[in-house]
Amino acid sequence: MSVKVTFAITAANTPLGAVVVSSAPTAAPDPLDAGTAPHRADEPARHADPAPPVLADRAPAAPELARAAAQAAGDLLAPPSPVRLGDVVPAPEQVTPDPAADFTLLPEAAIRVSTDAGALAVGEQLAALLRPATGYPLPVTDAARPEPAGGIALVLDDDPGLGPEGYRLDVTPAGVRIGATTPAGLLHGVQTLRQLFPAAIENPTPVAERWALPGGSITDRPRFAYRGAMLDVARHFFGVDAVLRVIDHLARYKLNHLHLHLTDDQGWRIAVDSWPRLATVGGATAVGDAPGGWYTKADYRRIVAYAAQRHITVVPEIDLPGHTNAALTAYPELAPDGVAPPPYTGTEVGFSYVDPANERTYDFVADVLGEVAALTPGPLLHVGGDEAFKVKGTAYTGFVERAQRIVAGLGKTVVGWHQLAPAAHADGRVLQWWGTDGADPVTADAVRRGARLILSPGNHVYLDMKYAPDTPIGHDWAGLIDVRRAYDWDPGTHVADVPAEAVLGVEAPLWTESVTSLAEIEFMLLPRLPAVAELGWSPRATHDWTAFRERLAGQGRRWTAAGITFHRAPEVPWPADEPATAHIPAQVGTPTTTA
Ligand code: NGO
Repeated sequence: MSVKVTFAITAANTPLGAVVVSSAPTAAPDPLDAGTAPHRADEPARHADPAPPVLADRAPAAPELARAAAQAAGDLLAPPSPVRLGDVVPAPEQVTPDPAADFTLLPEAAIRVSTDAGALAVGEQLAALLRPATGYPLPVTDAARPEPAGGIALVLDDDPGLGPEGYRLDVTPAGVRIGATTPAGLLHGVQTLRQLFPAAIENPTPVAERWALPGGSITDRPRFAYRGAMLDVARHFFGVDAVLRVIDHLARYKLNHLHLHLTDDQGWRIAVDSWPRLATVGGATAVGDAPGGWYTKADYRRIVAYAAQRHITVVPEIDLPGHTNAALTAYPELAPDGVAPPPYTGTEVGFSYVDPANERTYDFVADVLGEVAALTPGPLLHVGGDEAFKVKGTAYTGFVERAQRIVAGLGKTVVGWHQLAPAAHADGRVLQWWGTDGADPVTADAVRRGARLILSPGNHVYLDMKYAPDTPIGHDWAGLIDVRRAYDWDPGTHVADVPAEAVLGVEAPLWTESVTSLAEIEFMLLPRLPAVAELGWSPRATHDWTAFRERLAGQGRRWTAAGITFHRAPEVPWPADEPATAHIPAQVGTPTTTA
Protein backbone atom coordinates (compact mmCIF):
# COMPACT_ATOMS: atom_id res chain seq x y z
CA MET A 1 0.00 0.00 0.00
CA SER A 2 1.37 3.39 -0.80
CA VAL A 3 0.72 6.34 1.44
CA LYS A 4 0.73 9.77 -0.11
CA VAL A 5 0.27 13.11 1.51
CA THR A 6 -1.48 15.86 -0.34
CA PHE A 7 -2.18 19.39 0.81
CA ALA A 8 -5.40 21.28 0.52
CA ILE A 9 -4.30 24.84 -0.12
CA THR A 10 -6.94 27.41 0.56
CA ALA A 11 -5.21 30.74 1.14
CA ALA A 12 -3.65 30.81 -2.31
CA ASN A 13 -7.07 30.75 -3.89
CA THR A 14 -8.59 33.47 -1.78
CA PRO A 15 -9.58 36.35 -4.05
CA LEU A 16 -8.38 39.45 -2.31
CA GLY A 17 -10.22 41.99 -4.37
CA ALA A 18 -8.74 45.04 -5.99
CA VAL A 19 -5.38 46.24 -4.78
CA VAL A 20 -4.42 49.63 -6.10
CA VAL A 21 -0.82 50.47 -5.53
CA SER A 22 1.12 53.62 -6.08
CA SER A 23 4.56 54.58 -4.89
CA ALA A 24 4.33 58.01 -6.49
CA PRO A 25 4.71 60.92 -4.07
CA THR A 26 1.44 62.62 -3.15
CA ALA A 27 2.81 66.06 -2.28
CA ALA A 28 1.22 69.04 -4.06
CA PRO A 29 2.68 69.41 -7.53
CA ASP A 30 5.00 72.24 -8.33
CA PRO A 31 3.04 74.46 -10.73
CA LEU A 32 6.18 75.10 -12.75
CA ASP A 33 6.51 71.38 -13.29
CA ALA A 34 2.88 70.55 -13.66
CA GLY A 35 3.45 68.60 -16.85
CA THR A 36 5.38 65.88 -15.03
CA ALA A 37 4.01 66.16 -11.49
CA PRO A 38 3.11 62.65 -10.39
CA HIS A 39 -0.27 61.70 -9.07
CA ARG A 40 -1.81 58.50 -7.89
CA ALA A 41 -3.25 56.14 -10.45
CA ASP A 42 -6.51 56.05 -8.50
CA GLU A 43 -6.94 59.82 -8.41
CA PRO A 44 -8.17 62.11 -11.17
CA ALA A 45 -5.34 64.08 -12.77
CA ARG A 46 -4.52 67.21 -10.80
CA HIS A 47 -4.86 70.55 -12.45
CA ALA A 48 -2.83 73.62 -11.74
CA ASP A 49 -4.73 76.68 -10.50
CA PRO A 50 -6.62 78.44 -13.27
CA ALA A 51 -4.34 80.90 -15.07
CA PRO A 52 -5.02 84.51 -14.04
CA PRO A 53 -6.56 86.73 -16.71
CA VAL A 54 -3.91 88.12 -19.01
CA LEU A 55 -3.90 91.93 -18.86
CA ALA A 56 -3.78 93.64 -22.20
CA ASP A 57 -1.14 96.16 -21.10
CA ARG A 58 1.59 93.62 -20.16
CA ALA A 59 3.05 90.35 -21.48
CA PRO A 60 2.21 87.24 -19.36
CA ALA A 61 4.82 86.21 -16.78
CA ALA A 62 6.56 82.83 -17.13
CA PRO A 63 4.62 81.17 -14.27
CA GLU A 64 1.36 82.19 -15.88
CA LEU A 65 2.40 80.67 -19.18
CA ALA A 66 3.43 77.47 -17.44
CA ARG A 67 0.09 77.23 -15.69
CA ALA A 68 -1.77 77.77 -18.94
CA ALA A 69 0.29 75.09 -20.65
CA ALA A 70 -0.27 72.67 -17.81
CA GLN A 71 -4.00 73.24 -17.95
CA ALA A 72 -4.04 72.65 -21.66
CA ALA A 73 -2.17 69.40 -21.19
CA GLY A 74 -4.55 68.45 -18.37
CA ASP A 75 -6.04 65.00 -18.58
CA LEU A 76 -4.10 64.14 -21.69
CA LEU A 77 -1.08 63.36 -19.49
CA ALA A 78 -0.97 59.71 -18.52
CA PRO A 79 -0.11 59.11 -14.87
CA PRO A 80 3.36 57.65 -14.40
CA SER A 81 3.81 53.96 -13.68
CA PRO A 82 3.52 53.25 -9.93
CA VAL A 83 6.67 51.08 -10.04
CA ARG A 84 10.16 52.44 -10.74
CA LEU A 85 12.33 50.62 -13.28
CA GLY A 86 14.92 49.67 -10.67
CA ASP A 87 12.39 48.25 -8.16
CA VAL A 88 13.34 44.66 -8.91
CA VAL A 89 14.67 41.79 -6.76
CA PRO A 90 17.32 40.60 -7.45
CA ALA A 91 18.81 43.96 -8.45
CA PRO A 92 19.54 44.09 -12.18
CA GLU A 93 23.04 44.77 -13.46
CA GLN A 94 22.17 47.93 -15.41
CA VAL A 95 19.02 50.06 -15.26
CA THR A 96 18.40 53.08 -17.49
CA PRO A 97 15.02 54.66 -16.76
CA ASP A 98 13.26 56.81 -19.34
CA PRO A 99 10.28 58.45 -17.66
CA ALA A 100 9.06 59.66 -21.05
CA ALA A 101 8.74 56.08 -22.30
CA ASP A 102 6.18 54.51 -19.93
CA PHE A 103 3.91 51.96 -21.54
CA THR A 104 0.46 50.71 -20.61
CA LEU A 105 -0.68 47.21 -21.48
CA LEU A 106 -4.13 47.32 -23.06
CA PRO A 107 -6.74 44.58 -23.52
CA GLU A 108 -5.94 44.04 -27.19
CA ALA A 109 -2.20 43.42 -26.55
CA ALA A 110 -0.57 40.23 -27.82
CA ILE A 111 2.59 38.36 -26.88
CA ARG A 112 4.84 37.79 -29.90
CA VAL A 113 7.65 35.28 -29.60
CA SER A 114 10.55 34.02 -31.72
CA THR A 115 9.72 30.82 -33.57
CA ASP A 116 11.27 28.36 -31.13
CA ALA A 117 9.64 25.79 -28.85
CA GLY A 118 11.49 27.03 -25.74
CA ALA A 119 10.66 30.68 -26.42
CA LEU A 120 7.02 29.81 -27.08
CA ALA A 121 6.87 27.98 -23.75
CA VAL A 122 8.16 31.13 -22.02
CA GLY A 123 5.56 33.19 -23.92
CA GLU A 124 2.81 30.89 -22.64
CA GLN A 125 4.15 31.23 -19.08
CA LEU A 126 4.14 35.01 -19.40
CA ALA A 127 0.56 34.92 -20.65
CA ALA A 128 -0.40 32.64 -17.74
CA LEU A 129 1.17 35.11 -15.29
CA LEU A 130 -0.62 38.14 -16.73
CA ARG A 131 -4.06 36.79 -17.69
CA PRO A 132 -5.61 36.21 -14.23
CA ALA A 133 -5.27 39.79 -12.91
CA THR A 134 -5.63 41.65 -16.21
CA GLY A 135 -8.41 39.49 -17.58
CA TYR A 136 -6.90 40.16 -21.03
CA PRO A 137 -6.77 37.34 -23.59
CA LEU A 138 -3.06 37.97 -24.44
CA PRO A 139 -2.76 35.57 -27.37
CA VAL A 140 0.72 34.12 -27.94
CA THR A 141 1.95 34.03 -31.53
CA ASP A 142 5.33 33.38 -33.10
CA ALA A 143 7.32 35.07 -35.84
CA ALA A 144 10.86 35.07 -37.22
CA ARG A 145 11.39 38.66 -35.99
CA PRO A 146 8.73 39.49 -33.43
CA GLU A 147 8.05 43.16 -32.69
CA PRO A 148 6.30 44.56 -29.59
CA ALA A 149 3.57 46.24 -31.72
CA GLY A 150 1.71 47.55 -28.70
CA GLY A 151 2.26 44.33 -26.76
CA ILE A 152 5.19 42.24 -25.57
CA ALA A 153 7.89 40.66 -27.77
CA LEU A 154 10.14 37.85 -26.52
CA VAL A 155 13.02 37.60 -28.94
CA LEU A 156 15.89 35.11 -29.18
CA ASP A 157 18.77 37.43 -30.07
CA ASP A 158 22.35 36.77 -30.95
CA ASP A 159 23.95 38.88 -28.22
CA PRO A 160 26.85 36.93 -26.67
CA GLY A 161 27.38 39.69 -24.09
CA LEU A 162 24.24 38.51 -22.29
CA GLY A 163 25.62 35.04 -21.59
CA PRO A 164 23.41 31.95 -21.25
CA GLU A 165 21.00 33.45 -18.69
CA GLY A 166 21.09 37.22 -19.31
CA TYR A 167 18.44 39.35 -21.00
CA ARG A 168 17.75 42.86 -22.15
CA LEU A 169 14.39 44.44 -21.46
CA ASP A 170 13.16 47.62 -23.17
CA VAL A 171 9.96 49.39 -22.25
CA THR A 172 9.00 52.04 -24.81
CA PRO A 173 5.69 53.60 -25.82
CA ALA A 174 5.60 50.95 -28.57
CA GLY A 175 5.53 48.11 -26.05
CA VAL A 176 7.94 45.76 -24.30
CA ARG A 177 10.80 43.89 -25.89
CA ILE A 178 12.77 41.22 -24.05
CA GLY A 179 15.82 39.84 -25.85
CA ALA A 180 17.99 36.93 -24.71
CA THR A 181 20.17 34.25 -26.27
CA THR A 182 18.25 31.40 -24.60
CA PRO A 183 14.72 30.66 -23.35
CA ALA A 184 16.20 30.71 -19.80
CA GLY A 185 17.29 34.32 -20.35
CA LEU A 186 13.83 35.18 -21.70
CA LEU A 187 12.24 33.69 -18.58
CA HIS A 188 14.48 35.75 -16.29
CA GLY A 189 13.44 38.82 -18.29
CA VAL A 190 9.80 37.81 -17.85
CA GLN A 191 10.29 37.61 -14.07
CA THR A 192 11.69 41.15 -14.12
CA LEU A 193 8.80 42.36 -16.26
CA ARG A 194 6.35 40.80 -13.82
CA GLN A 195 7.78 42.92 -11.00
CA LEU A 196 7.51 46.10 -13.09
CA PHE A 197 3.72 45.84 -13.28
CA PRO A 198 1.66 47.19 -10.38
CA ALA A 199 1.55 44.66 -7.50
CA ALA A 200 -2.07 43.84 -8.31
CA ILE A 201 -0.74 41.80 -11.24
CA GLU A 202 -0.40 38.98 -8.69
CA ASN A 203 -4.14 38.83 -8.06
CA PRO A 204 -5.66 35.48 -9.01
CA THR A 205 -8.79 37.21 -10.39
CA PRO A 206 -9.28 40.30 -12.60
CA VAL A 207 -8.58 43.69 -11.04
CA ALA A 208 -9.55 47.14 -12.40
CA GLU A 209 -6.07 48.63 -12.72
CA ARG A 210 -4.04 50.61 -15.24
CA TRP A 211 -1.32 48.11 -16.22
CA ALA A 212 1.41 50.70 -16.56
CA LEU A 213 5.11 49.87 -16.90
CA PRO A 214 8.01 52.27 -16.28
CA GLY A 215 9.88 53.25 -19.45
CA GLY A 216 13.56 52.53 -20.04
CA SER A 217 16.01 49.65 -20.42
CA ILE A 218 17.46 46.92 -18.23
CA THR A 219 20.49 44.83 -19.16
CA ASP A 220 21.02 41.97 -16.77
CA ARG A 221 22.86 38.71 -16.20
CA PRO A 222 23.81 36.62 -13.17
CA ARG A 223 26.96 36.90 -11.08
CA PHE A 224 27.02 33.15 -10.27
CA ALA A 225 26.02 30.18 -12.40
CA TYR A 226 24.54 28.21 -9.47
CA ARG A 227 21.71 29.79 -7.50
CA GLY A 228 19.67 27.38 -5.47
CA ALA A 229 17.47 26.42 -2.57
CA MET A 230 17.16 23.09 -0.79
CA LEU A 231 13.99 21.55 0.56
CA ASP A 232 14.27 18.75 3.13
CA VAL A 233 11.35 16.45 2.30
CA ALA A 234 12.72 13.72 4.58
CA ARG A 235 12.12 15.11 8.09
CA HIS A 236 8.62 16.11 7.07
CA PHE A 237 7.17 14.99 3.77
CA PHE A 238 5.67 17.52 1.37
CA GLY A 239 3.51 16.43 -1.55
CA VAL A 240 4.18 17.28 -5.18
CA ASP A 241 1.92 20.34 -5.18
CA ALA A 242 3.83 21.99 -2.35
CA VAL A 243 7.12 21.35 -4.15
CA LEU A 244 5.76 22.85 -7.37
CA ARG A 245 4.75 25.97 -5.48
CA VAL A 246 8.26 26.23 -3.99
CA ILE A 247 9.62 25.94 -7.54
CA ASP A 248 7.47 28.94 -8.49
CA HIS A 249 9.06 30.94 -5.68
CA LEU A 250 12.54 30.00 -6.92
CA ALA A 251 11.72 31.00 -10.49
CA ARG A 252 10.34 34.35 -9.34
CA TYR A 253 13.77 35.28 -7.96
CA LYS A 254 15.82 33.78 -10.80
CA LEU A 255 17.13 30.81 -8.83
CA ASN A 256 18.05 27.94 -11.13
CA HIS A 257 18.59 24.87 -8.90
CA LEU A 258 16.27 22.97 -6.54
CA HIS A 259 18.16 20.58 -4.26
CA LEU A 260 15.82 17.93 -2.83
CA HIS A 261 17.06 16.28 0.37
CA LEU A 262 15.26 13.01 -0.35
CA THR A 263 16.49 10.69 2.39
CA ASP A 264 17.32 10.91 6.07
CA ASP A 265 16.92 9.05 9.33
CA GLN A 266 13.24 9.91 9.60
CA GLY A 267 12.12 9.00 6.08
CA TRP A 268 13.05 7.75 2.61
CA ARG A 269 11.07 9.72 0.01
CA ILE A 270 11.82 8.31 -3.44
CA ALA A 271 10.69 5.01 -4.95
CA VAL A 272 13.57 2.69 -5.91
CA ASP A 273 12.44 -0.35 -7.93
CA SER A 274 15.45 -2.51 -7.08
CA TRP A 275 15.09 -1.87 -3.33
CA PRO A 276 11.33 -1.33 -2.97
CA ARG A 277 11.15 -1.42 0.81
CA LEU A 278 13.17 1.81 1.00
CA ALA A 279 9.99 3.73 0.14
CA THR A 280 7.29 1.40 1.44
CA VAL A 281 8.95 0.82 4.81
CA GLY A 282 11.51 3.62 5.06
CA GLY A 283 9.05 6.21 3.75
CA ALA A 284 6.29 5.50 6.24
CA THR A 285 7.62 7.73 9.04
CA ALA A 286 8.47 11.39 9.69
CA VAL A 287 9.52 13.60 12.60
CA GLY A 288 7.11 13.53 15.53
CA ASP A 289 4.99 10.77 13.99
CA ALA A 290 3.72 13.14 11.29
CA PRO A 291 2.35 11.34 8.22
CA GLY A 292 5.04 9.80 6.00
CA GLY A 293 4.98 9.52 2.24
CA TRP A 294 7.23 9.26 -0.78
CA TYR A 295 7.40 10.25 -4.42
CA THR A 296 6.61 7.63 -7.01
CA LYS A 297 8.84 7.85 -10.05
CA ALA A 298 5.97 9.59 -11.86
CA ASP A 299 5.71 12.13 -9.02
CA TYR A 300 9.44 12.81 -9.18
CA ARG A 301 9.33 13.17 -12.97
CA ARG A 302 6.51 15.67 -12.60
CA ILE A 303 8.65 17.76 -10.25
CA VAL A 304 11.64 17.57 -12.60
CA ALA A 305 9.54 18.52 -15.63
CA TYR A 306 7.82 21.43 -13.86
CA ALA A 307 11.20 22.71 -12.71
CA ALA A 308 12.69 22.29 -16.20
CA GLN A 309 9.89 24.39 -17.71
CA ARG A 310 11.08 27.13 -15.35
CA HIS A 311 14.72 26.50 -16.27
CA ILE A 312 15.41 25.07 -12.83
CA THR A 313 17.60 21.98 -12.47
CA VAL A 314 16.70 19.45 -9.79
CA VAL A 315 19.64 18.18 -7.71
CA PRO A 316 18.58 15.01 -5.88
CA GLU A 317 20.37 14.08 -2.65
CA ILE A 318 20.71 10.57 -1.29
CA ASP A 319 22.43 11.19 2.05
CA LEU A 320 25.23 8.63 2.63
CA PRO A 321 26.76 6.93 4.58
CA GLY A 322 25.12 8.59 7.64
CA HIS A 323 21.54 9.85 8.00
CA THR A 324 20.39 6.40 6.87
CA ASN A 325 18.21 5.05 9.69
CA ALA A 326 15.12 4.87 7.45
CA ALA A 327 17.05 2.77 4.90
CA LEU A 328 18.27 0.46 7.68
CA THR A 329 14.73 -0.16 8.96
CA ALA A 330 13.89 -1.36 5.43
CA TYR A 331 17.12 -3.31 4.76
CA PRO A 332 18.84 -4.35 8.02
CA GLU A 333 21.49 -6.22 5.98
CA LEU A 334 23.09 -2.79 5.39
CA ALA A 335 23.45 -2.10 9.12
CA PRO A 336 26.83 -2.83 10.71
CA ASP A 337 25.27 -5.40 13.06
CA GLY A 338 22.71 -6.64 10.53
CA VAL A 339 19.87 -5.77 12.91
CA ALA A 340 16.97 -3.49 11.95
CA PRO A 341 16.92 -0.38 14.14
CA PRO A 342 13.57 0.98 15.28
CA PRO A 343 12.10 3.72 13.07
CA TYR A 344 13.34 7.15 14.14
CA THR A 345 11.04 10.14 14.53
CA GLY A 346 13.24 12.41 16.67
CA THR A 347 15.63 15.15 15.52
CA GLU A 348 19.09 14.03 16.65
CA VAL A 349 21.78 13.46 14.01
CA GLY A 350 24.92 11.40 13.53
CA PHE A 351 23.96 7.99 14.94
CA SER A 352 23.14 5.90 11.85
CA TYR A 353 25.27 4.62 8.95
CA VAL A 354 25.36 2.00 6.24
CA ASP A 355 28.25 -0.43 6.75
CA PRO A 356 31.23 0.75 4.67
CA ALA A 357 32.93 -2.65 5.14
CA ASN A 358 30.09 -4.62 3.52
CA GLU A 359 30.16 -5.09 -0.29
CA ARG A 360 26.36 -5.24 -0.31
CA THR A 361 26.40 -1.54 0.72
CA TYR A 362 28.02 -0.66 -2.61
CA ASP A 363 25.38 -2.66 -4.54
CA PHE A 364 22.80 -0.58 -2.69
CA VAL A 365 24.62 2.69 -3.45
CA ALA A 366 25.04 1.82 -7.13
CA ASP A 367 21.44 0.67 -7.56
CA VAL A 368 19.90 3.65 -5.80
CA LEU A 369 22.13 6.26 -7.44
CA GLY A 370 21.64 4.53 -10.80
CA GLU A 371 17.85 4.75 -10.59
CA VAL A 372 17.90 8.34 -9.33
CA ALA A 373 20.41 9.36 -12.02
CA ALA A 374 18.17 7.81 -14.68
CA LEU A 375 15.28 10.00 -13.47
CA THR A 376 17.39 13.16 -13.35
CA PRO A 377 18.31 15.02 -16.53
CA GLY A 378 20.52 17.50 -14.65
CA PRO A 379 24.26 16.85 -14.32
CA LEU A 380 24.51 16.90 -10.50
CA LEU A 381 24.00 14.04 -8.05
CA HIS A 382 24.32 14.85 -4.32
CA VAL A 383 25.60 12.06 -2.06
CA GLY A 384 25.34 13.90 1.29
CA GLY A 385 28.34 12.87 3.38
CA ASP A 386 27.50 15.05 6.43
CA GLU A 387 27.65 14.00 10.06
CA ALA A 388 28.67 10.37 9.53
CA PHE A 389 30.21 10.60 12.99
CA LYS A 390 30.58 6.85 13.38
CA VAL A 391 32.42 6.30 10.10
CA LYS A 392 35.85 7.76 10.69
CA GLY A 393 39.16 8.25 8.90
CA THR A 394 39.91 5.97 5.96
CA ALA A 395 36.63 4.07 6.40
CA TYR A 396 34.89 7.38 5.60
CA THR A 397 37.17 8.62 2.82
CA GLY A 398 37.25 5.13 1.27
CA PHE A 399 33.44 5.05 1.21
CA VAL A 400 33.24 8.54 -0.29
CA GLU A 401 35.81 7.74 -2.97
CA ARG A 402 33.80 4.67 -4.06
CA ALA A 403 30.58 6.67 -4.06
CA GLN A 404 32.29 9.38 -6.15
CA ARG A 405 33.40 6.71 -8.66
CA ILE A 406 29.88 5.32 -8.85
CA VAL A 407 28.51 8.81 -9.60
CA ALA A 408 31.17 9.39 -12.28
CA GLY A 409 30.33 5.99 -13.80
CA LEU A 410 26.73 7.18 -14.17
CA GLY A 411 27.93 10.17 -16.17
CA LYS A 412 27.06 12.64 -13.40
CA THR A 413 29.04 15.17 -11.39
CA VAL A 414 29.21 14.50 -7.67
CA VAL A 415 28.10 17.05 -5.07
CA GLY A 416 28.41 16.49 -1.35
CA TRP A 417 28.44 18.46 1.90
CA HIS A 418 31.91 19.84 2.58
CA GLN A 419 32.72 16.91 4.89
CA LEU A 420 33.68 15.14 1.64
CA ALA A 421 36.73 17.45 1.44
CA PRO A 422 39.40 15.05 2.80
CA ALA A 423 38.55 12.36 0.22
CA ALA A 424 40.49 12.25 -3.05
CA HIS A 425 39.42 14.69 -5.74
CA ALA A 426 37.00 13.44 -8.39
CA ASP A 427 36.64 15.24 -11.71
CA GLY A 428 34.46 18.31 -11.35
CA ARG A 429 33.37 17.56 -7.80
CA VAL A 430 31.39 20.17 -5.95
CA LEU A 431 31.39 20.68 -2.19
CA GLN A 432 28.46 22.36 -0.47
CA TRP A 433 29.96 24.40 2.36
CA TRP A 434 27.66 24.79 5.34
CA GLY A 435 30.22 25.97 7.90
CA THR A 436 29.83 28.92 10.20
CA ASP A 437 33.48 29.99 10.28
CA GLY A 438 35.06 30.99 6.97
CA ALA A 439 38.49 29.80 8.14
CA ASP A 440 38.34 26.22 6.81
CA PRO A 441 41.75 24.98 5.63
CA VAL A 442 40.47 21.46 4.84
CA THR A 443 37.90 22.81 2.40
CA ALA A 444 40.38 25.34 0.99
CA ASP A 445 42.77 22.44 0.35
CA ALA A 446 40.08 20.46 -1.49
CA VAL A 447 39.52 23.55 -3.64
CA ARG A 448 43.25 23.67 -4.42
CA ARG A 449 42.91 20.04 -5.56
CA GLY A 450 40.13 21.07 -7.97
CA ALA A 451 36.84 21.15 -6.04
CA ARG A 452 34.35 23.96 -6.58
CA LEU A 453 32.06 25.29 -3.87
CA ILE A 454 28.40 25.97 -3.40
CA LEU A 455 28.10 28.30 -0.42
CA SER A 456 25.44 27.65 2.22
CA PRO A 457 26.97 29.22 5.34
CA GLY A 458 24.87 27.94 8.24
CA ASN A 459 24.84 31.29 10.03
CA HIS A 460 23.66 33.25 6.97
CA VAL A 461 21.49 31.11 4.71
CA TYR A 462 20.20 28.15 6.75
CA LEU A 463 16.58 29.15 6.39
CA ASP A 464 15.56 26.74 9.16
CA MET A 465 17.16 29.16 11.65
CA LYS A 466 14.76 31.42 13.52
CA TYR A 467 14.55 35.06 12.51
CA ALA A 468 14.43 36.23 16.12
CA PRO A 469 14.13 34.65 19.58
CA ASP A 470 10.33 34.69 19.34
CA THR A 471 10.08 33.01 15.92
CA PRO A 472 7.61 30.18 16.60
CA ILE A 473 9.44 27.50 14.59
CA GLY A 474 13.03 26.82 13.58
CA HIS A 475 16.45 26.17 15.06
CA ASP A 476 19.06 28.50 16.49
CA TRP A 477 22.19 26.34 16.59
CA ALA A 478 23.79 28.52 13.89
CA GLY A 479 22.39 31.71 15.42
CA LEU A 480 19.40 33.84 14.58
CA ILE A 481 19.14 34.86 10.93
CA ASP A 482 17.20 38.02 10.28
CA VAL A 483 16.89 39.36 6.74
CA ARG A 484 19.94 41.55 7.04
CA ARG A 485 22.09 38.63 8.19
CA ALA A 486 20.88 36.56 5.22
CA TYR A 487 21.85 39.45 2.93
CA ASP A 488 25.04 40.90 4.38
CA TRP A 489 27.85 38.59 3.29
CA ASP A 490 29.78 38.05 0.09
CA PRO A 491 29.90 34.58 -1.50
CA GLY A 492 32.96 35.64 -3.51
CA THR A 493 35.17 36.14 -0.44
CA HIS A 494 33.48 34.21 2.34
CA VAL A 495 35.74 31.18 2.73
CA ALA A 496 39.38 32.03 3.40
CA ASP A 497 41.85 31.06 0.67
CA VAL A 498 39.07 30.14 -1.76
CA PRO A 499 39.13 32.37 -4.85
CA ALA A 500 35.84 33.69 -6.25
CA GLU A 501 36.41 31.64 -9.44
CA ALA A 502 36.08 28.43 -7.39
CA VAL A 503 32.65 29.50 -6.13
CA LEU A 504 29.88 28.09 -8.30
CA GLY A 505 27.27 29.98 -6.36
CA VAL A 506 24.94 29.98 -3.38
CA GLU A 507 22.19 27.80 -1.99
CA ALA A 508 19.71 28.37 0.84
CA PRO A 509 18.77 25.09 2.57
CA LEU A 510 15.47 24.68 4.36
CA TRP A 511 15.68 21.78 6.82
CA THR A 512 12.27 20.75 8.06
CA GLU A 513 12.59 19.21 11.52
CA SER A 514 10.13 21.87 12.75
CA VAL A 515 8.50 22.83 9.45
CA THR A 516 5.29 20.92 8.85
CA SER A 517 3.20 22.72 6.22
CA LEU A 518 3.42 24.76 3.05
CA ALA A 519 2.54 27.91 5.03
CA GLU A 520 5.48 27.25 7.34
CA ILE A 521 7.80 26.62 4.38
CA GLU A 522 6.82 29.99 2.93
CA PHE A 523 7.12 31.72 6.30
CA MET A 524 10.73 30.55 6.61
CA LEU A 525 11.64 31.22 2.94
CA LEU A 526 10.13 34.67 2.62
CA PRO A 527 11.54 37.24 2.84
CA ARG A 528 15.02 35.64 3.23
CA LEU A 529 15.10 33.65 -0.01
CA PRO A 530 15.10 36.82 -2.17
CA ALA A 531 18.08 38.07 -0.12
CA VAL A 532 20.06 34.95 -1.00
CA ALA A 533 18.84 35.12 -4.60
CA GLU A 534 20.20 38.64 -4.85
CA LEU A 535 23.61 37.51 -3.58
CA GLY A 536 23.65 34.86 -6.28
CA TRP A 537 22.42 37.01 -9.14
CA SER A 538 23.32 40.68 -8.67
CA PRO A 539 26.71 42.27 -9.25
CA ARG A 540 28.49 43.05 -6.00
CA ALA A 541 28.44 46.74 -6.92
CA THR A 542 24.66 46.80 -6.34
CA HIS A 543 24.99 45.39 -2.80
CA ASP A 544 23.39 47.88 -0.44
CA TRP A 545 21.20 46.89 2.53
CA THR A 546 19.28 50.18 2.62
CA ALA A 547 18.34 49.98 -1.04
CA PHE A 548 17.64 46.24 -0.81
CA ARG A 549 15.21 46.53 2.09
CA GLU A 550 13.26 49.18 0.18
CA ARG A 551 13.01 46.98 -2.91
CA LEU A 552 12.18 43.94 -0.78
CA ALA A 553 9.37 45.88 0.92
CA GLY A 554 7.68 46.19 -2.46
CA GLN A 555 7.47 42.40 -2.71
CA GLY A 556 5.16 42.19 0.33
CA ARG A 557 2.11 43.47 -1.53
CA ARG A 558 2.83 41.01 -4.33
CA TRP A 559 2.95 38.06 -1.92
CA THR A 560 -0.23 39.25 -0.23
CA ALA A 561 -2.02 39.60 -3.57
CA ALA A 562 -0.87 36.10 -4.58
CA GLY A 563 -1.90 34.52 -1.24
CA ILE A 564 1.69 33.67 -0.29
CA THR A 565 2.60 33.50 3.40
CA PHE A 566 5.63 35.49 4.55
CA HIS A 567 7.24 36.83 7.70
CA ARG A 568 6.76 40.58 8.03
CA ALA A 569 10.28 41.08 9.26
CA PRO A 570 10.48 44.29 11.30
CA GLU A 571 13.70 45.47 9.62
CA VAL A 572 11.93 45.75 6.26
CA PRO A 573 9.87 48.93 5.66
CA TRP A 574 6.70 47.19 4.48
CA PRO A 575 4.17 49.68 3.13
CA ALA A 576 1.99 51.24 5.84
CA ASP A 577 -0.93 48.94 5.03
CA GLU A 578 1.28 45.90 5.82
CA PRO A 579 1.55 45.80 9.64
CA ALA A 580 4.74 44.30 11.13
CA THR A 581 3.82 41.03 12.84
CA ALA A 582 5.70 37.85 13.50
CA HIS A 583 3.03 35.21 13.50
CA ILE A 584 2.34 32.43 11.05
CA PRO A 585 -1.19 32.81 9.73
CA ALA A 586 -3.59 29.96 10.33
CA GLN A 587 -2.50 26.74 8.66
CA VAL A 588 -3.18 26.87 4.93
CA GLY A 589 -2.15 23.31 4.19
CA THR A 590 -4.07 20.57 5.92
CA PRO A 591 -2.36 17.22 5.39
CA THR A 592 -4.72 14.54 4.20
CA THR A 593 -3.62 10.95 3.86
CA THR A 594 -4.79 8.81 1.00
CA ALA A 595 -4.13 5.13 0.49
C1 NGO B 1 22.88 20.20 9.50
C2 NGO B 1 22.61 18.73 9.36
C3 NGO B 1 21.15 18.44 9.05
C4 NGO B 1 20.23 19.24 9.95
C5 NGO B 1 20.56 20.71 9.83
C6 NGO B 1 19.70 21.54 10.74
C7 NGO B 1 23.70 19.45 7.55
C8 NGO B 1 24.38 19.51 6.26
N1 NGO B 1 23.46 18.39 8.24
O1 NGO B 1 23.19 20.55 8.14
O2 NGO B 1 20.91 17.06 9.20
O3 NGO B 1 18.90 19.03 9.56
O4 NGO B 1 21.91 20.97 10.13
O5 NGO B 1 19.99 22.89 10.68
